[in-house]
Amino acid sequence: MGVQEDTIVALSTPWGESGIGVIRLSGPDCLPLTKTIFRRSVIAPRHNYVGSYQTLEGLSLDDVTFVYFAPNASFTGEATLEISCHGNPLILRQVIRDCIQRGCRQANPGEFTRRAFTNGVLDLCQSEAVADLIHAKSQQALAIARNQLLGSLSKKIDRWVAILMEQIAWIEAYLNFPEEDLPEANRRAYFNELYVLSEEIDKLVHTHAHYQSLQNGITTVIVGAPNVGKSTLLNTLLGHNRAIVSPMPGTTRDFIREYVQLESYGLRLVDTAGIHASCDALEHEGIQKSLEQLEKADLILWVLDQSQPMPHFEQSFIQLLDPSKTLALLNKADLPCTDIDFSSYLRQYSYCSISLKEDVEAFNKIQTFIRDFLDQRYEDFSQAAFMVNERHAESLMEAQIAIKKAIHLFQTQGFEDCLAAELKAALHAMEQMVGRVDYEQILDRIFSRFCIGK
Ligand SMILES: Nc1nc2c(ncn2[C@@H]2O[C@H](COP(=O)(O)OP(=O)(O)OP(=O)(O)O)[C@@H](O)[C@H]2O)c(=O)[nH]1
Ligand SMILES: [Mg+2]
Repeated sequence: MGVQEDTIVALSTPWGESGIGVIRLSGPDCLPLTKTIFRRSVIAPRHNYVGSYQTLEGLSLDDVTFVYFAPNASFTGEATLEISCHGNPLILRQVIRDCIQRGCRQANPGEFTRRAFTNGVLDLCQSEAVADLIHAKSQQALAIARNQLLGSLSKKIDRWVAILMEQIAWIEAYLNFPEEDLPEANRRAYFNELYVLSEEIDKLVHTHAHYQSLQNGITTVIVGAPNVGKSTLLNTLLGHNRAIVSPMPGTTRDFIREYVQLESYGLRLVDTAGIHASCDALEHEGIQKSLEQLEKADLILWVLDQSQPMPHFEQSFIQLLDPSKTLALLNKADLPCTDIDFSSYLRQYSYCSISLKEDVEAFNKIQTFIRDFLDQRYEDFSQAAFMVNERHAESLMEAQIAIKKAIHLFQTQGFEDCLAAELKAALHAMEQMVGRVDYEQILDRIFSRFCIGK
């Protein structure tokens, strides 16, 4: 638990004019600095003071409020000072410059949280949750980040670490002390435990894809034949005319990407070129690119023109329209319908009929349609205590490979050295995930639980 030598300073709120701007300092100089800057001989921790910020040159910069946090009772685990100034960048810059003149160092990105980790206040998963909490693009992601900050994911991993340690302890005991009169291992139970663990890891890794879309925004691709109203849909969702809309088929050639917040979901919208059999090389390229986008989509908005006969789509296109992530919009409801029975054609899909051009309620209808669909998809996850990010998923998959090998070894050879080595590899991967690696604990367990070789 390395205590930092230097005191860091940074603006904790965004740059720009605002009601207040909060400057945070962390490190051993916080208490003496608070006393000299605010000319007070005694500072009580966690007390909100009103004071005048005095520069090194004796200039009164701003009337502020400030709170001092004592070591071990702060976010970073070190002495911390939070100064709330008037939110003018000129004032904020001068305060930071003055702190630097007094010996502080400008903090690096994430350094406050890093110190919280170094000082043992947060583990790695919790540290990441701080960033997730700040950047979450949906209510669900926010709830999950909060849970993670409270340590729920870390607790789950800790439980798994404990199971693995226990198992390693048993194996080592059998291998190292065969002459001891150890109770006969319940091999079946042992195997089941590993098996259940492996299944649970799979479930957690599986949350990764959802985590990404909830955290970064749901990649939503608008597709369909030319001229059906795809760009009109993009503009409707955005609330302004971003894409060119025209009665000419083939208007959109390249993608148009935009971000929109739809209630609690962030959507990364992609408008694409109309899909059809084309002879035009440029259009053909556009269509190829549309298909590539479809493969990466979390959500597909498939627009159809109900006033026109059903166009012929290549099977390769239809195959990409996975019903579990596709919503069909039957557009141009204001025009006379063709006699095609779209409902039988779209049997597998969720769909709704709409007029993007004439219906003033179009935006609300689509919003509800999309929200209900996403609510259903993320239902299980909205209550979820945890989801894992890329780094967690990698560690978990590493652990999973080792556990699967261990299961195989156990089935074929029973207790032996290699089995322990695989479980140690799994343990190492999990501990990396929460940022702790400590084999001493395994040894402690062996000797305390089995009282061997005393
Ligand atoms: N009558 C009617 N016309 C519509 C409706 N929605 C869109 N349109 C019109 O259909 C034409 C094509 O609309 P776009 O949004 O450009 O269609 P697109 O699918 O992006 O077309 P491409 O980019 O060429 O593939 C425009 O003239 C729109 O005004 C609708 O609900 N009713
Ligand atoms: Mg278009």
